[in-house]
Amino acid sequence: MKNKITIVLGIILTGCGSSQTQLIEKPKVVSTTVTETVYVDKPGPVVNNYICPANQHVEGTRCIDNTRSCSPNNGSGIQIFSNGSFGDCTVVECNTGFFKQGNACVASCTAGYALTNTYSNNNIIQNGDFEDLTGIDPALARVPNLWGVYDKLPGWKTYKGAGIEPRFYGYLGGDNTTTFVELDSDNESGMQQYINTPKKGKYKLHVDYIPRTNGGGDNDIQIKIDGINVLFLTGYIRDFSSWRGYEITVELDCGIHNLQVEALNCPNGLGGYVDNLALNQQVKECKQIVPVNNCSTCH
Ligand SMILES: [Ca+2]
Ligand SMILES: [Ca+2]
Ligand SMILES: [Ca+2]
Repeated sequence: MKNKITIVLGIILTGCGSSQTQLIEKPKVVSTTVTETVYVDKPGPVVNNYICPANQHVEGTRCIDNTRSCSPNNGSGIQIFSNGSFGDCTVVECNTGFFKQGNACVASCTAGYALTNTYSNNNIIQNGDFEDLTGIDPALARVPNLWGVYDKLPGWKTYKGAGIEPRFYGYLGGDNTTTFVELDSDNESGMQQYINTPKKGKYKLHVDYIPRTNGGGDNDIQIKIDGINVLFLTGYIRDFSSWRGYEITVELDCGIHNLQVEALNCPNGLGGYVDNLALNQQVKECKQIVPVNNCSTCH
């Protein structure tokens, strides 16, 4: 085990020279005795040696989502599990012709409120947090220090390289969930998803990113929409305690778009980690008008 860790560090320190052909993750699945340093942050509840992500809770011996959908008037919403039960229905999105105001969908803003630009809470990207591991062997899913490389995950398909590598570690990603992905899996890989934008307009693209190694250029990630580079992520300081979120605004036509995320520049089995990909539409919402001080209360 020590030898393995030594090799890992050797590759990191020598960057992307000739040693890069020594892929250190050749085994798709390794025993739990082969470890890398585990950075435990806030582990979720443990069920039969599985660690539920923090966005799930234990019911019996299963991990159950802490959120579920509900149907407020003229919109859609979610309920969140807390203190043993699901809470009230919170509005996420309003139907066409209605606007969110507080926790309701209204046809027009009431007195004291005005239509204001904001971003919908509805993430157009499916499984952008990689917590849906349907299709992955339960013996591997969310078990720290085990990993596999997959052609597809729910919402995602590989379009170049060996595949998508979900990672767990029992360590929480930027959004306090347990799963994130590496795209320098066994080599530099790319995953893609076709997303459907409901309207032409502005969208906020978000991603959490962390470099895995100390090698310059070793952790690069490129995000593309319809083949156009929209966000490049790079870093070379291995620090699992400092996930960073990145956001850009993109303007998209209504309809189907190809979202691609890929590793590049240094194929050695170690690369940047990504989590929490989200694309949220700019929408109008009824926001409370901040009263202008007319000095009626000035002294
Ligand atoms: Ca996640
Ligand atoms: Ca890898
Ligand atoms: Ca790399």
